[in-house]
Amino acid sequence: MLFEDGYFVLNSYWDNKTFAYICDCYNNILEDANQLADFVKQSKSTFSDYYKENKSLIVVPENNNTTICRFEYIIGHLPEFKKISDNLCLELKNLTGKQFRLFKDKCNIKSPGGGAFPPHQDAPAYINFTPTYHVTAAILLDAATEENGCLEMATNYLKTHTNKKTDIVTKVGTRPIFEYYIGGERNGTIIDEIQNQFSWEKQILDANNVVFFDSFIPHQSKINLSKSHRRIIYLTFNLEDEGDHYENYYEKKRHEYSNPIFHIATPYST
Ligand SMILES: O=C(O)CCC(=O)C(=O)O
Repeated sequence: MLFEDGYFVLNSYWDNKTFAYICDCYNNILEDANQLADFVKQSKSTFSDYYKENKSLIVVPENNNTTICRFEYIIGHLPEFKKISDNLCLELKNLTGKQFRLFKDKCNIKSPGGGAFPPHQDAPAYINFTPTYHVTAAILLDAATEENGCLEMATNYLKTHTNKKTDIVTKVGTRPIFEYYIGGERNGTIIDEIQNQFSWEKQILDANNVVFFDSFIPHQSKINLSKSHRRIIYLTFNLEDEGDHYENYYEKKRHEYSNPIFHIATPYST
């Protein structure tokens, strides 16, 4: 079975030059993201209205404050970043024997005091699109610690026996989707009764580690209690033979930015 434990980690992944290049790309895109956010605020419009009219980056402010906690559509905005994505796609082929292609891409910026992601699976966010199975590569731009809200993976999820799940048939086998809250503040969060049954393994990692995890492993991360940002770029891939959905995904997201399916267990505002 692919990803027996749902995830794996590769240490010191990029050479120094490539890692510096990735950080430069991050800085350039963040500048554009800040400009976009300023423009939306000054025009007294909403992000939701802006995206309906503009095929742009998607910039997500955190809850009701002005801090940006995420930007998306990285390769759409900066096509040269595709070489990074292609490299990870090749790595995934070597690791799994399967050919993948990019489905979506984003960067989460967990600022001091911000950014808890309650326990969730990513699969519910993708079930409205054709591909059945996804793998995400997390590129750590900063070290992840317990203090700054590292990722935590539910490593025993395939052994959790409960009637509060639906088995989904994917291209690579059957996987569970656990019952989760729908709508409201806890949208996408796995119900308490189930999340308490998982063993949560903290991913204490260095900058320049890459973590691959599939769309079914439950994961979470806590608030950032440190004084620095914790930044991770996430590139999500679907199986190549399940089609190319990148532009279609973002077109739908721009037109339905407030739709809860695009905000599974995420701190955000419109
Ligand atoms: O960046 C994190 O800490 C968690 C991110 C996450 O789970 C998500 O974006 O779905």
